[in-house]
Amino acid sequence: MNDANSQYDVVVVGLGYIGLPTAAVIARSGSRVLGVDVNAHAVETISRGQIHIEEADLEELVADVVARGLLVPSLTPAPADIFVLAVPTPLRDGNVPDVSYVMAAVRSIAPVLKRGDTVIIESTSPVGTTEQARDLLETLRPDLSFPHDGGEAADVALCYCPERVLPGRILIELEGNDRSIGGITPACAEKAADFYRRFVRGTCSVTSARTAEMVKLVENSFRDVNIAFANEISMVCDSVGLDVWEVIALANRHPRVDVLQPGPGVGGHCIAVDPWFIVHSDPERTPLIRTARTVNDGKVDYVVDRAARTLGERQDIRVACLGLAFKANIDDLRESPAVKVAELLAKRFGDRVDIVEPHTQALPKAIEGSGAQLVDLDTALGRCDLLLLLVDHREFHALSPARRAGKIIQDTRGIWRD
Ligand code: SAJ
Repeated sequence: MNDANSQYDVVVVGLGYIGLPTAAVIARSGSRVLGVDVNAHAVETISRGQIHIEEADLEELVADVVARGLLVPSLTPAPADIFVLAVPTPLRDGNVPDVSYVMAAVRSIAPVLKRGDTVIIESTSPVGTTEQARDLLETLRPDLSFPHDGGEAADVALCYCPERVLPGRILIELEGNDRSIGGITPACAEKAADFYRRFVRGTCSVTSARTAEMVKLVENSFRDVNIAFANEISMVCDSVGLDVWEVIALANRHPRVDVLQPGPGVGGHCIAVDPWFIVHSDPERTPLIRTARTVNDGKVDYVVDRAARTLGERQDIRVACLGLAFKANIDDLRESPAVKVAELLAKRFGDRVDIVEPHTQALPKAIEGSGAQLVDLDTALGRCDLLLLLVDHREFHALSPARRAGKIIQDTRGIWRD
């Protein structure tokens, strides 16, 4: 630590799905952490030792580090040695990456920065964002020096270190996964690596900030392209009357084949979004990544069309949309294909649509007022003939063949193959 007067060792800006677990894990490693968020509800909830999101084992950890005074939530930053920025980078209309939250976070910490500090961006960002943050800091703090590729030693180190944790396993993966640690200069990267090695057991590889920015985008685009392949195959298998799950399971017996699983589309705030960051940076040379996005988004319409055909042919029946989350056993509805399917069906079929989502108390705004109802599983089973399985939550896995007997099944996740 380079400033004995700082009350905190680390400031984490953004207490969402990544920032809050990150702040809590850093605090558990013994650092004094100030967690900053503009959301007063989040700050207030965390200050009571509770959490505003759902993630395995997180509530206990947050309660513990808050009670021990190691994690303090706040609406505003304070001086520290390390600043970790974990705010969203959404897409604007036209699939254009929006780094305004990152730049707002940079602005918010600028007044408290001092010589010897390290600023680390974790938010998924287009290549060049860390340098953009550096340029902004140079205008805001002309009294401090900031790093340039091949330049002199700087007062403040600037780095890009993406997270790669899987929702549902965040606490395990935050410590266990390898990290790519990109610095604007090698000295910056080494400083950040020393910090991460305090709580990461995985390998911390150092590189340039631009490389680390690209690595993150490549990881999620790789997955999107591979899921698109599975989704495309699933539609072909439907049209030729084959069981795609059996086809993939058998293909995966090949020692060098590993096809992913089809579903109702791809959701979440990462895989459905990040590929556009690469496309945006070079639209001419990214037909494959763009097409994969189109295939995965198109799978939603395919699932809707199939259910709508059944509901059109059988005017007397109702549909139960099972699940809204973007994947199994989480409460996160962001970019969820299941929400899109339910919304499109609700718009067309209104009160013939029941929705079951054990992880939410209220329907998303887009579905409210359509006539569709959020009900429990028993109610839906009692009155729906079409079961449209959208999310492989454990509650739906547990539904016995006897309880599904006599229903029309449209299982987009392949969990009921008995
Ligand atoms: N999905 C499929 N078929 C599959 C795998 C996933 O349809 O075989 C769907 C899921 O149902 C979901 C979506 O893809 O709708 C994304 O789920 P996911 O489990 O693949 O990934 P995320 O979004 O939960 O987390 C990803 C991870 N990235 C990679 O696996 C490359 C995670 O490691 C990242 O940290 C995270 O994005 C992120 O924050 O960027």
